[in-house]
Amino acid sequence: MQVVHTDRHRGHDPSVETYLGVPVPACEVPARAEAIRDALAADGRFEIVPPTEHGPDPILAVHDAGLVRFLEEAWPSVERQEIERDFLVADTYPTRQMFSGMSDAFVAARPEPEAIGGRTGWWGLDSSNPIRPGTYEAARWAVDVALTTVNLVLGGETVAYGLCRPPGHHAAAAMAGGYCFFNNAAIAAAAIVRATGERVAILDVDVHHGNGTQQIFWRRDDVRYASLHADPRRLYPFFLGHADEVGEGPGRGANLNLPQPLRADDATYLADLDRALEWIAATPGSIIVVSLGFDTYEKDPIGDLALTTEGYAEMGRRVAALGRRLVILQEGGYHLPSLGDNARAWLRGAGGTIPEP
Ligand code: Q9C
Ligand code: ZN
Repeated sequence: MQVVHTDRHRGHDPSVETYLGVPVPACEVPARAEAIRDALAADGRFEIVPPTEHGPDPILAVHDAGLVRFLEEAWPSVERQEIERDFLVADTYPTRQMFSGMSDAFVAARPEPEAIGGRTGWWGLDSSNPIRPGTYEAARWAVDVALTTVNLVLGGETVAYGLCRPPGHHAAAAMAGGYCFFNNAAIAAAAIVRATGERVAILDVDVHHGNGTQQIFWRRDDVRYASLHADPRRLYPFFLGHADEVGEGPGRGANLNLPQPLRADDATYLADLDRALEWIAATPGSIIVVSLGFDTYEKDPIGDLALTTEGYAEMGRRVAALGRRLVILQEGGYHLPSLGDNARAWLRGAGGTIPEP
């Protein structure tokens, strides 16, 4: 199986994030991607290939141009400030009650702030998204990793894996958040629709609901979104991910959320995975984009499910057994000592026919 990877993610290297305001060590760090790459490189069944550049157009097909501009300008504008800082995080957000009673048209006409503090909140969901000097470049390369993985599958591979970092599924059309800047999986799915004219399904197995992916395709029926995740009543992103969110307009029925109970084990989770796979199989299309997270792992520091390495192998097998081609893209997963084993288990499960080298 080909693995698309580049070390250009390393410039996004946060050291701290906050947990309810308390500084804690950052979870989404360069060592994550390096652990997965090292484990796959050592395995012998995987071939690591570099991404090719795809330019901004596929990003602009999904994201607001203002978000792209903000992320490009954020660090340079920090450098023009008086204050010395290691990273940029917002502390003021335009939360919905600020606009209570005001018309949609009036709210939509509010101008983007000019101050960097206002801009960072304007384009952001939460404070766990530190922007570093190399963040924009890293986020652009993560998109190129995803699009190169798409190219491999469009070029005839049945399955390919993109080791995206930073991850993407919390990023909405006009919003970064949850360690995500550009929505790699959404950009990939939209590119597949454009290239093939077929419908595409996104299967999201990160422990967090992919609020960004859901938002981007909420009113579209050409990209279906199915997500298994910790119930948002307990876990980030809190405000979306409930079972009654099914899409609207042409997208009604094209969104499936399967919230999981606390400490859900392999058996509980795999039963709902089968439901998601049946739902995907009911619609035409030959390619699935997988948003793959290992923060469902029993020892993950920020997840609250209890999957095992053997569960990941079975998950990979069941997803591949659907018989569709797979564009597998990395999202979260923060237990560094197990990331390599878990990625290898999932991908070997999915690539079951890959012979030993
Ligand atoms: N310090 C992904 O897994 N909140 N994102 C964490 C703990 C944000 C997770 C707070 C979690 C985002 C891609
Ligand atoms: Zn996650």
